[in-house]
Amino acid sequence: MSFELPELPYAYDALQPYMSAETLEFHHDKHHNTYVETGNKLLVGSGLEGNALEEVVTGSYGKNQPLFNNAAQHYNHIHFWKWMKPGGGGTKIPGSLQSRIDSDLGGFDKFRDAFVEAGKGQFGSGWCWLAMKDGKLEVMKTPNGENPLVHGAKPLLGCDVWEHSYYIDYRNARPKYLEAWFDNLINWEYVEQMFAAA
Ligand code: MN3
Repeated sequence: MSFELPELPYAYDALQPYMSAETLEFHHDKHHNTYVETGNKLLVGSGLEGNALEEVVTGSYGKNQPLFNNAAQHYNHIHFWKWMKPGGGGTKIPGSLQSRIDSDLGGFDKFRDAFVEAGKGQFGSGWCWLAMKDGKLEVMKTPNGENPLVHGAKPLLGCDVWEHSYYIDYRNARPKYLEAWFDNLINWEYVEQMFAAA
């Protein structure tokens, strides 16, 4: 199985003004596409061809760093596009996820603060996450392409804090990007789907 670049699930300008068409054109068509093309070259002869993407991610971690970087970023971005939608965000979380956020993370406001702080506190490129680990919700941050899969957890929501995700729209203001992203772009229905499957 080779990696394939998925279509964006909305128009390039659908997330404006919080994320511009220009950002999505570069981020999806250039950055994500490069992970796909480089990943496909590195997959050849790796011993991991024919595996599901998640298995390529966990199987290459700590063993084949170049393949891991590209496979993990491919996995992260497939979900990142779906973790956003036009008219997203808000404080209403569907289904049973809300009550788990209340019991595991102390409620919506505390969770939002922890998630934004994780994104702010990730030094350099990386991601911040809501993940399920050992049956409990957890907020995490990871460097570069790393994700919760390689830490024994299932990602439910992730925000890309590489500069390529926000520099066109927010310049160096990562906190502003994180807050705008959380409050206006999150596709909670997709988060709930991943929660139900975790
Ligand atoms: Mn990215």
